Amino acid sequence: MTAELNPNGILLHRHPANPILSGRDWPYPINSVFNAGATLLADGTTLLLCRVEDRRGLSHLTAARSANGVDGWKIDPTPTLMPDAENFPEEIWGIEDPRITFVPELEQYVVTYTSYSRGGPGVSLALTKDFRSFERYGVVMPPDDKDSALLPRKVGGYWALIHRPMTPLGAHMWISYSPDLRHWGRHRLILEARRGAWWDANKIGISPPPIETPRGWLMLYHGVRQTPSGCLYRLGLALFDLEDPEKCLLRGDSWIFGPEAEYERNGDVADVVFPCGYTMKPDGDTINIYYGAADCAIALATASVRSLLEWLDVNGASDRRHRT
Ligand code: BMA
Repeated sequence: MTAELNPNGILLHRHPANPILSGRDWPYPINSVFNAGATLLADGTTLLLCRVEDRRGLSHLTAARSANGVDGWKIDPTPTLMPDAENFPEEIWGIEDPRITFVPELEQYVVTYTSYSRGGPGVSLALTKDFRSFERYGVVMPPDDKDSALLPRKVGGYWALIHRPMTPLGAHMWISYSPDLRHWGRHRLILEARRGAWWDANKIGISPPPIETPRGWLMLYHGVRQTPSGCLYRLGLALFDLEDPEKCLLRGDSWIFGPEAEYERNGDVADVVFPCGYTMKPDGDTINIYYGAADCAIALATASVRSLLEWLDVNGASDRRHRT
């Protein structure tokens, strides 16, 4: 480990203003706000597409914009994207956990989100240019599936979506391909939850969309540990080949970020850190990671992509799927 870059082994640095957004900031009555997708707009504004849970328990998405990504948030006065159960019955129990990918080829943002249907959570997809009007493509992965993010460009001629179907053998990360963002196939398992006592045993899922680096797609993923007092959500790191994102180059054994602060440990769901978005700073290395804290607030941590990769070089090994 490079001591000067990473003296305490801390990779993600909590912002002193945390939590940066909570239900108290909302312009209309809600229960809570958490798990926000994030992107930079063309003028440099940070846009968060926040999961807002209303007082029925159902979620919708509302945009918040800020010039510096930390404060001065301008929150849409009414919900930005409401579930539309009449036309999209899979949204009957709400829409949750958006991930945003700007796709240069389409000159649009692609939002993938969880649609909570009577049959369980599925993955839905919508396109937008401005986060004011959206074109819904409906369900792209049927239940039970969630934790999805699109890669920003085609790989081998196809769009590629990371997602997390539930299978009898566990909740692992998969990739699927599409020629048109509507029809999906060639489903492949890319990263397995470990088993037994591991921090990422049984259930993992992508957190923010993959971060493109010259060395590969850097993926922050969450692992869920079941404990007698509930689930414990933490984050780990893995790196995948740029041209073959099914190939895991490195995976860390240890988690790198977990619930510690009061607002992460206490809330509607205790001990949850759950990022759904990041933005890149002008230096091309520092990222702002926006994460839901205890299903009650949105918090911010910064990290250096270079340090994350260096950590993986020291602490990661090639795919350990078959060794745990
Ligand atoms: C996961 C997701 C997240 C949530 C987390 C903790 O399964 O549904 O939206 O933050 O559980 O409750």
